[in-house]
Amino acid sequence: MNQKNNLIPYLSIGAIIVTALISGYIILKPNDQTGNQTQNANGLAPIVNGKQVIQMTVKAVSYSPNFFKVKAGVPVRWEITSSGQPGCASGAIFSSILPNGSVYLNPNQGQVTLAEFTPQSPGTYRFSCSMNMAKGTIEVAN
Ligand SMILES: [Cu+2]
Repeated sequence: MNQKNNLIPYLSIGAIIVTALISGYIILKPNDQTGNQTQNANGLAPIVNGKQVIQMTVKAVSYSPNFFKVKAGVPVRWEITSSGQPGCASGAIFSSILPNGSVYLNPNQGQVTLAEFTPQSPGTYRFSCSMNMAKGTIEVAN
C-alpha cells in the first residue's frame, strides 16, 4: 500500500469532523431575529386591536420563544417569523389549538405567517413541527 492510500481513512475522519462542526454551527448559531414578546405582569400576551398578539421565530429545529400564555375566549393573532434556516420546522406547525390542526409557513427569511384562532377551552396546548423535533406550548388560561 502506498503513502497516498494510507491517508484516505484520515481524510474521511477529517471530512466527518468538518461536517459535524458545520452542522452544529447551523443548528446552534444564535439568531438575532428573536421576536420581542412583551407580556403583561400576569404573563398573558398583550392585546392589540382586540387580539392577543404572540410573536415567535422559527429556527432550524426550535421555536423562540416556545411558551405563550393566552386567555380563553379572546382571539389570538400568532405572528410566526421564519429565520430562513433550513429544516422541517420551517414548513408547518401542527397543533390541536389551530382550527385546521396546522398552519403552513412561508419558509423564507424574515417572512411572517399569521395564524389566527380563538382558544375556547383552558388547558395546555402543544405545538410542533411535523417530526415533533421543534416543540412549544400555548397555555390557555381562564
Ligand atoms: Cu421537524
